[in-house]
Amino acid sequence: MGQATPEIKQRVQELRQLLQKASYAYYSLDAPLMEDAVYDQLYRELQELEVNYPELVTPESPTQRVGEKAASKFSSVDHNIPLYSLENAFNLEEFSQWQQRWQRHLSPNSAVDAEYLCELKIDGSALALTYEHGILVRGVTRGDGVTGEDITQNVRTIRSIPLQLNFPEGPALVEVRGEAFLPLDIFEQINQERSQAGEQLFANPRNAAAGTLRQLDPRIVAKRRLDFFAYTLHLGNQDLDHTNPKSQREALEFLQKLGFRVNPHRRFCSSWQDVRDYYQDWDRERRNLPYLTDGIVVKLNSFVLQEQLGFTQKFPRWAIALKYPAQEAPTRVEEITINVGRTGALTPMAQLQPVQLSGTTVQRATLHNSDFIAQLDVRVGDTVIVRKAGEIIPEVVRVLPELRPDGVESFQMPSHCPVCGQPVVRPHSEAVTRCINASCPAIVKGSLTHWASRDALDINGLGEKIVEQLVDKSLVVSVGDLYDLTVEQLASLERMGNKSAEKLTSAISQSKNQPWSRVLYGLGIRHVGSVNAKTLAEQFPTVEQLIGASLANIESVYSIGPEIAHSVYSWFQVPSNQKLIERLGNAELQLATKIEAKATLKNQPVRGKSFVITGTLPTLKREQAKDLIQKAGGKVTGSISTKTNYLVVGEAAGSKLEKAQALGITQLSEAQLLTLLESD
Ligand code: 0OX
Repeated sequence: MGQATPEIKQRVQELRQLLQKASYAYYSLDAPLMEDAVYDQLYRELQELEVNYPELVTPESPTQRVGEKAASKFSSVDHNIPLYSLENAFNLEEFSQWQQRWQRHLSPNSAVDAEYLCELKIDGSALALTYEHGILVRGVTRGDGVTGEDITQNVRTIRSIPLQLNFPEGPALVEVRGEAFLPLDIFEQINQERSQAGEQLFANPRNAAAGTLRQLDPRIVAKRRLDFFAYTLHLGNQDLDHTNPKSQREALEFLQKLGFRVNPHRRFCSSWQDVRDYYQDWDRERRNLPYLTDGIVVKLNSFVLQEQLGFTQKFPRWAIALKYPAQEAPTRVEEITINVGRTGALTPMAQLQPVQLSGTTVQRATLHNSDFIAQLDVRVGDTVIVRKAGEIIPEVVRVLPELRPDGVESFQMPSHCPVCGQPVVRPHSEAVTRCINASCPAIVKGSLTHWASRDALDINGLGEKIVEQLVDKSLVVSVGDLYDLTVEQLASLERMGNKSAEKLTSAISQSKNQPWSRVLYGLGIRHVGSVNAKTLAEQFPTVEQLIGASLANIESVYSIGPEIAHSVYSWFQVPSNQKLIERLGNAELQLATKIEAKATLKNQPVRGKSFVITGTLPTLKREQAKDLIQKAGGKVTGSISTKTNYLVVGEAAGSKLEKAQALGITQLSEAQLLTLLESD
């Protein structure tokens, strides 16, 4: 195919404009311009021209929504303006208190007339979209409100998000915020597919939307058909242009003109009563919507008032979410099953006759522990009321005793672990019943999944299904075993080809570079979440220091309370845990905070050399020796292999010395080591 003629260029332009217009009419205005078949034909024509004349492809072309390449991870981006969350009011009384509060804040002595713009509160994931000269350049998740993740590739796949604004000649910089969400029918469909594939179900559409947005492969995101409602607009030239919106009502209209989908059910309200009516109308009506809303958002309409009120640390003072009470429904308990978690805790779960709650099908509810069951007196066969509030897993609120069939027996926690069959224990001071068999498959599986999780060692591809097989086939009985797995062993698992097996071994190997704080978190010590793990790793930069620390030492760390300290201290006293640490050290995981090598290439006398240290050195602590070697460019490993260049020998050296002798590896005393490190 030769050069594109002016006619072809023009046709490509025309097709793009037409398709963009049609897409806008369909997704944002809900008023289709053409039959689907016509759209498809025009789309194919454009696609063909772009294949034949690749030089004509532009990123904002409607054919360019789905990227071909999966990302390896998302980068963090600081928001120019923080993404605030909303204060909640749970009833009209609290709403009225908020109203009095902002009025007092503005004008302590006189009443201010209020004009509100009410919106439905969409239960999804907030996104910030940046457009430069009318072209979508970035899409970022809310994250913690200050920093989010750059998920532009995924955002581009959402059809109701324009790749190009309707006024390319408009403002040079536009930031739009809104809510990405999964329509209920698509949510149900995804869960059905996951259930058939034996995958874990998403708890609700919000989790499913958030999980989808964080998918590394944009092709999967595109298949999930996320949707988006825009609600905030920031213009780069805010004060310059007299045509800029001056109220939330105008901003929403402007957003729609720009090409966004804006929720059509917004209402302008000029009194408290109007807001109440809107709230009550939608409490009923929302059940007929194809997406989830868990309340309404009430915003002061005037931007002048919004600016005067400003923000608290967390929230805008000019907006509030007025939530609907959690939905409840009756259903029957068909069975009570026991789930064994990674800490060995036995959690009873009520298996329910499926029931619709807040737009999702509920089939299970947690019964927490035996005290909870006893308190409610829940029995198999009972009719119970279940409740679902926002993100919380459904729970059983109460039993309807009048509907209890005859002869049903009260529930007893099992005396033995349903997974490994060993006796369970329940300490007097605790409500939890536990399996304490460290090799219980349920505990091992849970520990492995936790080890591989995003905030721990972040091992991509080591999901629950793989973990299950690894444990069931006895290929892995502790996290240490992961580092001995071969490609052949992994390739022997179901649904695992050679390529995936190679990928997984490389991901496991990569995890050796994860910092000490993540390793500590990954160990799954009770009460040590990722934040506590970071604090502990800062205070105890090496595992030896943590093992050697007294209970009082650990407890003296700011923000580490007695319960956490006790848990950490006891964990490191257990011989099998100490063995695990040794094993992880041998596998070259980071058990110390890496000190940045400050040395330059020139003075790295042992660059690339591999060292092993054995026995007690006369003056240096092992970690100090390790630091010195690393600063000089060397590497310290836990065990002797043919790749070892030097063995540093101290007093009471163990079997490593014999092995090194057998392999003819050079031995060094501490003094010789120091001389070597200083040579240049
Ligand atoms: C929603 C929603 C969320 C603007 C500044 C703070 C809150 N989930 O539907 N947030 C906002 O507004 C932001 N509006 C909404 N409709």
